[in-house]
Amino acid sequence: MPDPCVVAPVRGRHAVLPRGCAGANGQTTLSRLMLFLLLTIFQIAMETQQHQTDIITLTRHVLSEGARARSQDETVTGEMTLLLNSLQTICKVIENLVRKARVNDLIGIAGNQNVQGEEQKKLDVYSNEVMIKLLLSSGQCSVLVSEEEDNVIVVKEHGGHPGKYCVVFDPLDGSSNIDAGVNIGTIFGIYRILDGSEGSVKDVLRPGREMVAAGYCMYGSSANIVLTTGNGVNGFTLDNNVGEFVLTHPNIEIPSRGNIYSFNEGNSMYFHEPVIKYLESVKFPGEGKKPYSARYIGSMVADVHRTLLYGGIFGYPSDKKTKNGKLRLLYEGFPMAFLIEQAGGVATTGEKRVLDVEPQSIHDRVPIFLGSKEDVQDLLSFFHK
Ligand code: AHM
Ligand code: MG
Repeated sequence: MPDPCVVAPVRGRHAVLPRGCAGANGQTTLSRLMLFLLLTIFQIAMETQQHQTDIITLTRHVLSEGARARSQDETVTGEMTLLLNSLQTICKVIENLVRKARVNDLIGIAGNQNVQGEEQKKLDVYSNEVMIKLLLSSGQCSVLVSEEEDNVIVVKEHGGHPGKYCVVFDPLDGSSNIDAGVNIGTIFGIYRILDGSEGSVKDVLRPGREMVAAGYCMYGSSANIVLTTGNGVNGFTLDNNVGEFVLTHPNIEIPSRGNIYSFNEGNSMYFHEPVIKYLESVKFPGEGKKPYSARYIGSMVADVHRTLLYGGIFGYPSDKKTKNGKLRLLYEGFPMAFLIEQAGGVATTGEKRVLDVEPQSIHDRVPIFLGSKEDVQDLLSFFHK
C-alpha cells in the first residue's frame, strides 16, 4: 500500500502533502521536501539528458556534409571538412579572446594602422594573427586575404603546405564597437584554387558567385556560427560546457518581407536620391500602413544576423562622399551576399547582383543592400525610376 504522504512530483505542478501526514511541521516534512526536490532534479536531469543524446554539432554537420559530397562526387577529398574544422577552432579562440578582452586589457588601440588607414585595436591584431597562423598551418589553403593585411598571403611563400582552398576574411569586424562590448564578428569566404594555379592573387580576384563556402561567427550574448557550403544556411551556437558549436538554427530562411530597415541614417545628407526616397517610403508608408522600425548596430555581422532571422533590409550605400560605400567586397560583401541568397534573400549593389561584381583589387569596396526579397525589390524600384 503506497504511503499517501509521499507525493511524486509532477513537472509544472506543486506537490501538496495530504492533511494529517505525520510530521507535517517537523523534521519529516523537511526530509520529504528534500526527497521531492531530489526527485524533481532527477526528473529534469533525465529529460535534459534525453534531449542531449542526439546533438548535431558543427563538427558532425561538416563531417556528414563531407560524406554526402563524397557520395555524389568521388573527386571530393575531405579537405573542405578539415578547413571548416580549422575555421571552427579559430572562432573558438577569437571568442575566448573577445570574452576576456576587458579583464586581460585587450581593449584599446594597438598603435598600428591597417591598409585603409584606420587604427587597429589590440583585439583586431590578435584575431588576425590567430587566423593567419591557424590557416597557414592547416595545410588546406594556398592563398589568404585578410582585411588587416595589405597584400595577399601566398601560403607556400610563408613556409606553409599549400592546399586546395583560398580564404578571404575579416578577422574581427565591427571594430568601432569593441570597446563598448557590442556584438562583433569574424567573416570568411572560401574559393577553390584555380586549376593549375600554385596560389596567386588571381585565385581570389573572382566574383563571389564562385565562392564554395562562406560564413561568419558573431560574438554577442552567445557565439554563433552561420555557415553555407552552397546548400542552404545553418546556424550553430557555442555550448561552452560541451566545447562545441551546436546546431540551433537549421535551414535558415529569411522572411520574404520584414518590417525593419538598417542604414546609418546619419549619412543621409550624402545619400543619393533613390536611397533617400526609399527610406522616406518605409518611414511614411501612407494611410493605414505601419512604418518600419529602425535598427542599426554598426557591426555588419550583427545587422546581417538580425536581418537573416527577422527579415527586413540592411544597406550601406555609395554616397556623394564615397563612390563605392564603405564595406569591402571580398571579405564582407561576398560572404554576406552568398549567405543571404542561400537563405532565399537578395543582395544587390543597386545596379547588379553583389555576387556578380568582378573584384579589381583585394580591398575593393562595394555598395550593398541585402535582406528580404520583397524589401530589396521595393528599394530597387527607386533605382529603376
Ligand atoms: P570595420 O571592418 O572597420 O569594422 O568596418 C566595417 C563595419 C561594418 O561592420 C559595419 O556595417 C560598418 O562598418 C559600420 O560603419 P558606420 O560606422 O559608418 O556606420
Ligand atoms: Mg570589417
